[in-house]
Amino acid sequence: MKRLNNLESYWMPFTANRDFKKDPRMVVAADGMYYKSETGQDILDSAAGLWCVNAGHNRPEITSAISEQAATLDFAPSFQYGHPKSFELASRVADIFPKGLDHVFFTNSGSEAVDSTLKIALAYHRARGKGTKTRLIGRERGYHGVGFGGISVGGMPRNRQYFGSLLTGVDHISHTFLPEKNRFSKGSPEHGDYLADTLEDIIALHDASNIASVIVEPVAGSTGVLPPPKNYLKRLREICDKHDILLIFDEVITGFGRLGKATASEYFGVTPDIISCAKAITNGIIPMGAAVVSKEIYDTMMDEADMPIELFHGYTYSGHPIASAAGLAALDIYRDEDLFNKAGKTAKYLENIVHQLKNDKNVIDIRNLGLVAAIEVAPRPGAVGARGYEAMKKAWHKGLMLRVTGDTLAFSPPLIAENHDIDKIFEIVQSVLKELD
Ligand code: PXG
Repeated sequence: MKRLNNLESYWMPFTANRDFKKDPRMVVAADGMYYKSETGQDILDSAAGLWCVNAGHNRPEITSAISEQAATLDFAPSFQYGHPKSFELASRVADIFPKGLDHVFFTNSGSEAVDSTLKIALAYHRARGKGTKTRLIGRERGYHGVGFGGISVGGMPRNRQYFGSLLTGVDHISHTFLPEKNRFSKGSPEHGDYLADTLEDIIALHDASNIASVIVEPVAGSTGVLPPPKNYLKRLREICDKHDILLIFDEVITGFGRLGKATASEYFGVTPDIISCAKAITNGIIPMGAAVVSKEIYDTMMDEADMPIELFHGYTYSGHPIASAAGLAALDIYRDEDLFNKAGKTAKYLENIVHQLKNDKNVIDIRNLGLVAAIEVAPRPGAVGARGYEAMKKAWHKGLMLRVTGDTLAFSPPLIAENHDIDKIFEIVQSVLKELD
């Protein structure tokens, strides 16, 4: 007979399975800023889980909302039936999202939210009689989840190279990573707004009459934390307006306070036509995502659709009652504790502390914006990513949960982080850097 729980059966996502199973990093509990490991060690969470636990772990307001909801209405069919909490959550999200983005389509993840935005963009143009507008544009180094839509518009080579021909009719504008010019920038870098014009090149090639939408992360996260160059997003918005192309911001990591505002759109003063979000919408406690669309898109779909069901798209668990209850409780906490503003203040402290590591061993760049920061270490010759991976493992043994992408160490602590938590994160990081050869 097989041993139960021999770690073999579970195929872990985006994980070096064989290496993990030799020396597992297993967490068994969490509270506030900390996880507890299987061996009883406190592990400081510098990543809000995976960029989602913005109000910190184990919030009783959310756990009790979930258990009450589960005991009252466990599930409601999402097609052709409704329950009040998903409507209430949609209104609450619309209320804090930018003016004009006021209709919410629920999904269960960021990947589904992204794919929903792309499908809505296509359906919208078709509904308004512009059915030739079908090409989808993403950006190099973009991450938009792992659905076929998301990896097609995404620009991370490894997420694409194993998976066939992907969607057709997709192009990519240039990424905005200019290390030679922008190294050690604080906040948005000075150089690179002109890279928005690479969109004009694609439009010249295909003609705007064939292009549906452009999707970008306002701050690229998974690709190593790339804040947008100053004025870049405004330029993208202007080009999209000029050519009747929808602009989609993927705010799966920036939504719900990460930059000190409810959305990155608000932070940058640039309003897209659609926002995808997920993660912190429920504080990460239950999977949920959303595509939040403009009134113009929603009204067009309602007015022009020639079918009773205006959009043939949806998920069994769209607006799940328990996720909706968790979302409402999470939004209450964000509001009552003024967490977005708190994050904005802590962001300044974080900026100051993280840039103090500038001269540490192997550090070749530091970037930050809002409550997000990254330290890039030089790749070891012939072994790109090895130093980053080792940093993650060493940090764990020193009591720190650290996210790495390649050789970039990324920081996105819960918004409840106090200055002393930030100090502790970077004390540990500094000691890890010292040990990295
Ligand atoms: N869009 C963006 C911008 C994301 O960052 C997704 C979509 C996909 O969301 P789901 O819920 O389907 O995973 C993401 C996810 C990291 C990291 O550390 C980032 C994500 C996921 C896991 C790790 O960079 N982002």
